[in-house]
Amino acid sequence: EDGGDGDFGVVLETRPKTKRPPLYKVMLLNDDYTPMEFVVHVLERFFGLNHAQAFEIMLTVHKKGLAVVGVFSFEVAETKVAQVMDFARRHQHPLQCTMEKE
Ligand code: NFA
Repeated sequence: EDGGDGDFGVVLETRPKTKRPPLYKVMLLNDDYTPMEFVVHVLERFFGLNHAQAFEIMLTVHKKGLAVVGVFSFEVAETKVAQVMDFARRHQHPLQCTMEKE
């Protein structure tokens, strides 16, 4: 306020801000060399899927070329991608894992 008659006050809030942080899809990509059992193991180990869910998603990646394996905050998604990429590299498999803003 300026103390005069006109209202010069800055509007600090209109409605309550409820903006949620963005979410990121983590995806696995198909390739011709990574063994199916290795992909199933990755899905169980890093994404907490049971064997049936892991097998189903592995088959989707194999048939469609890629699949979303989970949706996470930026930090969690980044960690999952790094863990999968490192695990695949250590086992000398070309499996690729990427993330994309939802
Ligand atoms: N296409 C791979 C194979 O036939 C299996 C695979 C599935 C690889 C999902 C990567 C991701 N051995």
